[in-house]
Amino acid sequence: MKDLTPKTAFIAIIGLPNVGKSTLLNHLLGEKIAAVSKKPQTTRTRITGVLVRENIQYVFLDTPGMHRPKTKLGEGMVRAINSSVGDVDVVLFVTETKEEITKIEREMLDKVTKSCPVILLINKTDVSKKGDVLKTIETFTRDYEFEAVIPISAATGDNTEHIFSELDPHIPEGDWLFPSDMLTDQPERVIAAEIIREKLLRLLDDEVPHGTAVVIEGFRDIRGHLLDIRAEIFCEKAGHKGIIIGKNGAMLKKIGTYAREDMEEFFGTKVNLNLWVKVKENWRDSVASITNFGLNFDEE
Ligand SMILES: Nc1nc2c(ncn2[C@@H]2O[C@H](COP(=O)(O)OP(=O)(O)OP(=O)(O)O)[C@@H](O)[C@H]2O)c(=O)[nH]1
Ligand SMILES: [Mg+2]
Repeated sequence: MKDLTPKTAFIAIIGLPNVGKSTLLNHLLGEKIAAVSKKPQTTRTRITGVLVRENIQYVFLDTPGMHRPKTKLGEGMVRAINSSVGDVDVVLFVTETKEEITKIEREMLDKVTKSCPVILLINKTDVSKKGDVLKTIETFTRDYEFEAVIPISAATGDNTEHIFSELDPHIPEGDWLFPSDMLTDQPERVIAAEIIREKLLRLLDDEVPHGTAVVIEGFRDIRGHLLDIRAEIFCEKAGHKGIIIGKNGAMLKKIGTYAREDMEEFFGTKVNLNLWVKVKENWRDSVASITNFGLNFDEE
């Protein structure tokens, strides 16, 4: 007989930058809510993704990649990771094939393996050798105990169904905390801003997009037929502004077109997108700017 008792759990997805945490979240939800790029530190805040399967409501927390912070923004990102793992039922620890566990991974594993069940996910198996995956499993399980170790590909979805069979025994009974059709607690404006930031990360060279923040200044729903969105892209240097705008505005146009396409798909309506570029020097080290940009995750 089917189990009808409502169950729910908070599940943190943690790991080094770029290992595929957000790709995994999007894949598990079947919807793209988190920005993904090949540059590390794409995710800046905790992103909640809610999924219902039969009697279980899974609340996944995607987190920024673990790193040693160099700016106030980085410090906030690390706090967002720590506050996410503080009170969850299960941790999904994501890594890639590798020969050694890094120091930062060890620090996190020392902590989380003591506080809750941890499932190790070895991601990107579509591009790694089987022997290397096995060696990675050996390396991790030599020093730590996991509830399960699952090699997966978040990109192709290979073996990801297995995550649920390992998760489910750890999900406690409890009333669902969110409406059954809720996908995320991210407001629409935040999703719109993240879509734009993802395009900046994908289209521009390293130094420029890491110093950008996107603020949605206007978000108007016109009779359910059109979303009129006005966004400001802040960058750290006048030179960066030029790069973002590009020759004759070509780069900004490209960013706008790609972002609009994604927004139309996500919101299911036509979108009119206006982008403006502004300079705000060293904002990543200014608490006031970080707060203004909606990146204030200070939970202490
Ligand atoms: N080949 C392959 N690439 C993957 C897989 N999962 C993620 N990627 C790629 O890895 C890069 C990083 O993915 P993200 O999901 O942004 O990684 P993340 O861990 O969220 O990164 P941060 O937010 O920076 O911590 C992107 O280019 C993804 O397309 C996978 O299973 N296979
Ligand atoms: Mg991410």
